[in-house]
Amino acid sequence: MFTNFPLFPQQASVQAGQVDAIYFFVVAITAFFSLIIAGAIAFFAAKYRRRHDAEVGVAIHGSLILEILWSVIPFFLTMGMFAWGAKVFFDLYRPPAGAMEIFVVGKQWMWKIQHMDGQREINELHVPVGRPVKLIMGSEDVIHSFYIPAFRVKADVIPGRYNTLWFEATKPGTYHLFCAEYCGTKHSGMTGRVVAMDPADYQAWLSGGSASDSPVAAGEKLFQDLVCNTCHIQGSQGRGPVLTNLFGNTVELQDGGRVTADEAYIRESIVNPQAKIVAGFQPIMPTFQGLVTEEQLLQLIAYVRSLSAQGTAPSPAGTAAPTMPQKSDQPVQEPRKPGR
Ligand code: HEC
Ligand SMILES: [Cu+2]
Repeated sequence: MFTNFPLFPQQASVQAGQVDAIYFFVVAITAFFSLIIAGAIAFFAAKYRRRHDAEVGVAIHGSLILEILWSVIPFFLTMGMFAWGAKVFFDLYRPPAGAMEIFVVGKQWMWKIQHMDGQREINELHVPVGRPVKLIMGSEDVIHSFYIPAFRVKADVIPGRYNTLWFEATKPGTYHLFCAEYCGTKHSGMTGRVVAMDPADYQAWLSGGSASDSPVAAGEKLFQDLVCNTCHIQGSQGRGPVLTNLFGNTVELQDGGRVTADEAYIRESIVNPQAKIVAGFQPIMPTFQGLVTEEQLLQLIAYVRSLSAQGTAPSPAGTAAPTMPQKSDQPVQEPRKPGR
């Protein structure tokens, strides 16, 4: 309809229709009541205007029926908006299980993206249509916000923690990608494009180009380069805890607390090891704050995740065999050591 002057971005994800539906519903209700109220004001002002100086108004005694109606009807309308909005909100913020994962790092002033196969891109994100995609996002410096208008999704990207965003593209095409949080002088230039492709084209794109190490392989290499492996020895208890099957499990802490080993916990264990000490261990792990970039942290996390049965990320669309390095000498399924 408005192809030359689009008032609205096109709908290109499963979320887009849901978000627009509630948006238009709220706009329609608001417009309807605004018109009724404005119209009534004008109509009554004319109808009951004072006609001569001596005119005295007639006392009225209110109407219970009217008052109940104009309280109860708006009550149900607004509660309807609330319930519907909450449903859409939860759907937007809960990625479905089995979504394809992609790492995103925001940095003044660019978006760095790494696929689980190792493909890297800057200010471009290639995704397959018809498959839920979950972005795991961190920031190298300040708060950014990852925004794809055509998908109706937006989420802050915050230094020091991970945030996720998910969508499922429905139409192949190229869409705008914006940073939606003022992040410095070149904020307005922090844009890019999202390319949604048919799964076959996406597979071809993945296998072409210059794939670097997968995040897991890069993380494994870092694990050796940063000599993590001198304390965290594979399969046997060293000076540090065994990291096999850590991800997704509960860790008992020195202070008697418990914590689930998720991305945020592993990140904290690396940049601020003293924050939570694992029960039975000495606080001897040095901090790696400043020694590893946000991207390298994501790679280390990907590696630690790959050591756990629960942590293995699902393979991208169409790939039959997992592309992550599978080590046969690792007791991946072995339960964590008791007494931790
Ligand atoms: C000097 C030995 C040492 C080095 C080097 C070391 N760690 Fe640790 N690490 C420890 C100790 C001891 C603990 C347990 C005490 C604690 O929580 O701080 C630990 C805890 C951890 C934990 C939490 C484990 C759990 O079971 O909850 C993770 C994850 C971790 N280290 C990752 C790393 C990574 C990644 C590196 C390299 C970048 C590294 N460590 C380097 C000694 C070390
Ligand atoms: Cu930004």
